[in-house]
Amino acid sequence: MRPCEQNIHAMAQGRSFFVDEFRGYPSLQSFLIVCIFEDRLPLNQPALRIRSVLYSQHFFLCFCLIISMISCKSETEKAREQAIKDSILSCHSNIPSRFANTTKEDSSQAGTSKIASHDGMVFIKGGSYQMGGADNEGRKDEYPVHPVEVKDFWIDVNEVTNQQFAAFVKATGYITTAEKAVDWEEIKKQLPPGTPKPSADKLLPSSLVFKKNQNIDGYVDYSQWWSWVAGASWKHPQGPNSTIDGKDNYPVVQVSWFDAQAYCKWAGKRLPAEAEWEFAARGGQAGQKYPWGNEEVETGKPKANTWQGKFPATNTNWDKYERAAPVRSFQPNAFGLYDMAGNVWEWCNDWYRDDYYQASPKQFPKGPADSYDPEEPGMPKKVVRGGSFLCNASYCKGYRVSARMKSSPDTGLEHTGFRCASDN
Ligand SMILES: [Ca+2]
Repeated sequence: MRPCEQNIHAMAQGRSFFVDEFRGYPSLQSFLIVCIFEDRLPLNQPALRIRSVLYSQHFFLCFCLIISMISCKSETEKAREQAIKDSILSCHSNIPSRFANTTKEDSSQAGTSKIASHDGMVFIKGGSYQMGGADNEGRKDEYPVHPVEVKDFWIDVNEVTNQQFAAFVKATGYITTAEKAVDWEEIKKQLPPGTPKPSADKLLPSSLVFKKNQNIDGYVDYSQWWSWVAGASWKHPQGPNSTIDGKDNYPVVQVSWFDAQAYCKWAGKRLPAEAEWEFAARGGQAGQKYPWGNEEVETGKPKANTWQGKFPATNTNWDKYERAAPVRSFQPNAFGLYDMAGNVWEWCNDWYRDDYYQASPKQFPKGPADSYDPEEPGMPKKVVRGGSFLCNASYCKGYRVSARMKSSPDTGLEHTGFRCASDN
């Protein structure tokens, strides 16, 4: 029995897999499995249900199980189908089988690299620093604090903008992960023989969009404030009726790690290593909590685009931005870098492991050879950094300079973008 099937069986029997804390970047797969197993697990124990879901390992099997269950609809199932359509995910995740052969396809369509330009970049002189949580507010994966050395490198002053990404798409004809339909021929290779093909509308290109919710039941079930929206993409961040017209200077979002990597390659650059990203974000200040120092985010003047109020119900917009803000809307850090806290999460090149800091090399760490997230074992994830406009002290202080988050490389979200780096 494959790992995913083991989980499926366990969940079907009502057995639980506990995660004591899970906040921030859940996955599409997880959300869908919630829907599938809603009736098979104790309905009066939503947390238990979600915790089981968090241990799912295989999106495609789950996705197609959903589809096959929908095919024999009861009234309850019809309602659930609508719920699937209306709602979905939280921060990120692996949708590996959803898009066929993603790495090869995306790199091949990225076009030829051009000579790197340092326009819009800052030179970062290499050096040593203490990487990891300098306070006691971090998750386990931020510890232990450990010495790290990075080489000289360059990094973009701001997050890659819609205008910049549009130039890349125009030059290469690149199609992002979220713009691709599900490839059934690829998916079914990973499913039990005889799994029925889902209806066409379930395979439409889609992505994850934030929705406010005034009435949530705790912070574990992220499906309460994320929706799976057909037609959502970098050109339509909130869905087909939204637009980026007039938002040239906003960070591009709804881009997968593959999309980010393809852009950087086209620009003659690369994604930053996680160690480089944190070194740059700290701006040369040792032991500080934020890119600007230790002043709390809502003290004094607005310093970053985060969430003020009660997440995800009310946003006071004290910092003037309910969703993404134009890049460079707040003061840069000491290295001249903008939005290293808040606005949108930023993809790093590294695979994510929760225990990487226990074994990280001191010199020039580039991340682990493989990925392991105990919250979703078996789902390979890349590191994202910096927090977003959805980060709030009550939910997730992702804008802390050492805060780590992770998502599967084919996931796109409304609050996730990137910036590039280069060696020379
Ligand atoms: Ca804000």
